[in-house]
Amino acid sequence: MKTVTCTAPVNIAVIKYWGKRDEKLILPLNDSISFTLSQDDMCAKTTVTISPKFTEDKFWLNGKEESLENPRIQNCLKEIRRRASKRKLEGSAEDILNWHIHICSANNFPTAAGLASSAAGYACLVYALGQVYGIEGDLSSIARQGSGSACRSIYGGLVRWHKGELEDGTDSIARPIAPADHFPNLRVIICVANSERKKTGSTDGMRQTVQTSKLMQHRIKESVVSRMESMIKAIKDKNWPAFCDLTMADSNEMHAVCQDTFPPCVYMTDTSHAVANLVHQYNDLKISQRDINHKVCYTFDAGPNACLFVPGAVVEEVLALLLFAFPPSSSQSPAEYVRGIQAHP
Ligand code: 2P0
Repeated sequence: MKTVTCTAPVNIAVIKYWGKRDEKLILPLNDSISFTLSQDDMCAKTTVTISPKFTEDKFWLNGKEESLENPRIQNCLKEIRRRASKRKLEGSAEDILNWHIHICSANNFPTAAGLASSAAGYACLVYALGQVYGIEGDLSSIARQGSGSACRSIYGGLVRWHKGELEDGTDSIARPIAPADHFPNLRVIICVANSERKKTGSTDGMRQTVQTSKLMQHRIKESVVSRMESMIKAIKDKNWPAFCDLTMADSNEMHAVCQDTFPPCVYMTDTSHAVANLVHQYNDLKISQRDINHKVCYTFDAGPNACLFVPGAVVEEVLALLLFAFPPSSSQSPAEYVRGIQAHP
């Protein structure tokens, strides 16, 4: 018997992945960049066990047994086994490829509420499988076949997913571009506006955008290409105010193409927009105080929840402001309402 348990954190994109050029291989239309959060906070935990005694494959997600017939899990398993069988030919002894597998996975945060649960889940699954079968080399291209954004959670810190050019997707991989403490003492606040399952999942939403949005053509051909270059420069120069502006601009553009989708994909709510407005007001104050290095930025994924990147020096001020502007209801504790999360391990 062999068993491995791993954890993998969620990642938050600052240049968003939205739209595929190949749905089966999960190949994106543009490069993206994300920040992988700390292992201690929002993460998936997966145990993979293989044994000659198991009589069938089994899978549990958040305590409930689920079918392993999911084509994305099957694609990951197939690719892992293909790589493992190559190693076997190179001389590995045991015939573990014929053993059945048990997979047990759980998230410590809401699943499918626009909080990147599939990214952490597939990164964790593929990493654990890689350990069990002794796979070496890049795992991001396998995690990508589970869920596009999962390829970025294979690495810590700031990570770039290269869209790649090849039809077979072998060059569509993630690479770390800066360590977790690149912007020192950075904190991440996740404001959970709604933790329910979203109405239009990312996969369907992005397909509809690619099929119907003209604005998407502008994003893919022009704006996201130049924004990516500016973001790489901002990261290289440790230019925090530029990083903030580019992050907010890209989130806004992603939600604009969602709105331009027909019928529209609307993920942000009035509360989301109110959080964004608050951040802009706060930043105006910082600009007037000539304190632009303490700017804050927001980004929204395919859901209403705001993710704020906040310099550590002002995190208490920002949390106080959030609690003032959005007081918790009497049934909620502040801890349930706003979670302050350290972005570096
Ligand atoms: C991102 N999102 O870059 C963007 C921003 C959501 C908004 O990656 O179809 O769950 O499994 O590849 O990875 C969510 O998309 O979609 C996502 P699939 P995935 O983080």
